[in-house]
Amino acid sequence: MNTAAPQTIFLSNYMAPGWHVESVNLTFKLAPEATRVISRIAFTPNPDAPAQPFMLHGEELTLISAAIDGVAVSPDLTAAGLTCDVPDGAFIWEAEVEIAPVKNTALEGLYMSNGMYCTQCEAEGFRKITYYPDRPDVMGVFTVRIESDLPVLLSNGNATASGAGWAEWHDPWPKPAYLFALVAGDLVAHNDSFTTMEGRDVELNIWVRAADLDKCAFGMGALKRSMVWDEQVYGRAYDLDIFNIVAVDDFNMGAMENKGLNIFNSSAVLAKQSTSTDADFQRVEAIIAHEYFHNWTGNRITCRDWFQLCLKEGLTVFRDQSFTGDLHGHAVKRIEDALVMRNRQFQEDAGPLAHPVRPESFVEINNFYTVTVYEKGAELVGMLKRLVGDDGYRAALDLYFTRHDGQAATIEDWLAAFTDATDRDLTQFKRWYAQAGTPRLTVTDDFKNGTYSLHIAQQTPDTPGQTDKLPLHIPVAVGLLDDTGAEVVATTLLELTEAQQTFTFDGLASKPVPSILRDFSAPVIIERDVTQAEQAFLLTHDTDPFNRWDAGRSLARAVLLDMIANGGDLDAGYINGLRAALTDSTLDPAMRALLLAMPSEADMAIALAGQGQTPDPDAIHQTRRKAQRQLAEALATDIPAVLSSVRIDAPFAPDADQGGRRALSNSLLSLLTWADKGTAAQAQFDTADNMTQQLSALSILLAHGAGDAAAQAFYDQWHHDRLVLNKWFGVQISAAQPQDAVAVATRLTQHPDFEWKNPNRFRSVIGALTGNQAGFHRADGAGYDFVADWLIKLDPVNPQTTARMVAGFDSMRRWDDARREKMRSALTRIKDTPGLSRDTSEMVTRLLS
Ligand code: 0A1
Ligand code: ZN
Repeated sequence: MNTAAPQTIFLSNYMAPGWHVESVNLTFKLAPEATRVISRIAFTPNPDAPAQPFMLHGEELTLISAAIDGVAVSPDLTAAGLTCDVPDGAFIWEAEVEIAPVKNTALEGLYMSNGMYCTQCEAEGFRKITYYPDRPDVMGVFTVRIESDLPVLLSNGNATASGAGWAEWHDPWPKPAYLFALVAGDLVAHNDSFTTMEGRDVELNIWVRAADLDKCAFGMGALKRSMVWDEQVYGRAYDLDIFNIVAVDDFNMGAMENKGLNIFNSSAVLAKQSTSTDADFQRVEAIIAHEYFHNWTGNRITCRDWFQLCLKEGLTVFRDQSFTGDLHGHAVKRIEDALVMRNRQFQEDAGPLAHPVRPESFVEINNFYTVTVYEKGAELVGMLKRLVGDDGYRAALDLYFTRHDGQAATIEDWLAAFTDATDRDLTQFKRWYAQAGTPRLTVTDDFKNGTYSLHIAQQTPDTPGQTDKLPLHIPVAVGLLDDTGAEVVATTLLELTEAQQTFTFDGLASKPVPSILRDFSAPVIIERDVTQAEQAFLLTHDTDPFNRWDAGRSLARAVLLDMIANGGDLDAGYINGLRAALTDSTLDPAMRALLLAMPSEADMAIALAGQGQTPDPDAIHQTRRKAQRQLAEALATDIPAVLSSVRIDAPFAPDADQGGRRALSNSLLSLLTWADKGTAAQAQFDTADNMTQQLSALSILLAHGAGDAAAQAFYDQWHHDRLVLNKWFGVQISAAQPQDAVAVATRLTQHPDFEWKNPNRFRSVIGALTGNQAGFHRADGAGYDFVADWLIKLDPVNPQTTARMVAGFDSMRRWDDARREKMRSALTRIKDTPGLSRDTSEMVTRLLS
């Protein structure tokens, strides 16, 4: 639990640190209840900093002794750390503290997971290990000695010496404390090697428990692909002789980029055919790449302060997205990324938790590891790249790396590299970092004497603490088609900078059909009166794959909303458009699967709210089911031929081609189940040789009320595997009918395997319920109460995961008065819980404001 009094930190109050750290020596004498940490830190005064008292951060530490230049001192201890009188010049600080890793259930600092020691120091966890200036702009060279009887002892950098019961590590690269890591455990390695383009031989290891050794090969391949890609695309090579990855079962997030010693949630690194879905393989590859890419964007160049978090996260997400696109195809990846933006980031940006990509204040920084900082931050990098072009982008990045290597940088530094390398004025673009909210672009058009005009107006809505937004610099990619579907104007980048602007295209024979915001060129909402006929036309003809998909999506949404408002049956035009796409063998199966997927229930609720209406979660659920049933009937005769055309005859491979085929056949299996009541799904469940097909069959059977036997069989087969068991918990709740979801979740929390202190397991039940829209938003409020009860229980154990999950309430304003009041009272109950953590308290306060 956090004991320090809540305090708001402001970007505008940044002050340079009073002292630099030259070197840090740490000795760990590991013991579960009483680990001793002995530190020796060489400080030198920072001549460029304003005068300030000497202060070290420290939380939940027992100070045993402290000395300056060998003379014992008695510092003043506070809830946040200590202060002490220090000499004028350089000095050596020495201290010994005691901590209890086995009692650390918050999983921040040094903690234990299944008998192994591990650490998580970002953002401010190092202060739970020893007294230190725990801020990212203090970078030191670390030497670490670990004493323990456990066989594998790891820290950052290169291994320098070891003996029975001890090991020493030295990291030559200066780093902030948040990149420190230590692991001690009974582990085995999947080992490999890599020679960098600079000729450095690097030892690669993925450390796991012995039982997981057969789940490492895919991750190792992903690591090597990432190393090659960063050399080829960014010219960046690895810089140590060893790169270690460790899989940990208890972890709050996906993974962590500690220098030379990445620590992973086991769900984000372990993968094999029988236990992992195609989505799991893709996630593992992306997260391994993400953490590896941080070695340059985050570690070699870090952040001056936590307000600059998007400097490393937005850029690194952009890099991992480009990597996945290069390896597996950009069109499908762009659609997936746009779905995350629209379903999650736009939602965050429109609600009580909205904040700029670079926030200006926070109470608990852990609450700002958000889809806005990460994914919208990545969109800003993508827009910069579009504006300066591929060569300009590479020149700007080269300049950024040479100029700031070894430094803790800011967004100002980042933008200056672009301006200096490309001569582009980015003053207006910078507003994207400061203004929260999703811009709305209202588009109208006209055609006169061969000239087509697009009139675009932009407006960004008010968000908490921000009104009167200024116009942004927005890259809008546009193409024009004639009425045969031929492209008369190829993709052109319009730069919108004014509140209202007109763009003209001359010399056209007839009024064209515009294809706007191609490739999702900016994270904005387009508002334009488009007929369903025009959407159907673009669904058939658009040459931009993103807009082709988006036209189908908009059409589906319009059709479904029409059914909600007016009843009636699924529109024949829509069915015909889908049939054309489904049977178009020139279309990649993955793309066909995406086209076939109807907008999610959340998507429809957001759309209704965007039109100023109050969505009804039950009506949305029922209508979507009815639409699927009617689609299944309409396509029944087309499905068998498509299914056989995408059958896989080769051995299993977790690649894009097979993944696309499996995705399409699973969508079709789901449609077939309306008529056959589960015969085909049960057959797939019984014979599947991979988790994608086994789990989707189970999910389909459960959604059709025919999954009890399969769920039991799945448990019997997989109860020994923690990661697969998470899926078993989750799918029963996600696939439950609205009226059953809370009961299913309640029953599962009573299951002996519900280890609620494990974040993955907790999320697989409580998170699955908040993700089942109609189940969570049950009219009687039982969903809200159930989730609130569990969050209240988890908070004293793990504030960080509690605070992240309470964000599931952020759609509150969207619903009817009765639901909103019930949500409000559940949140109030959480807020009024005595001793609530700083993390959760900040989140509920923002949600209720
Ligand atoms: N930097 C990591 C994410 C991360 C952030 C915070 C954590 O604990 C509070 C853990 C991991 C990344 O971007 O992958
Ligand atoms: Zn990251």
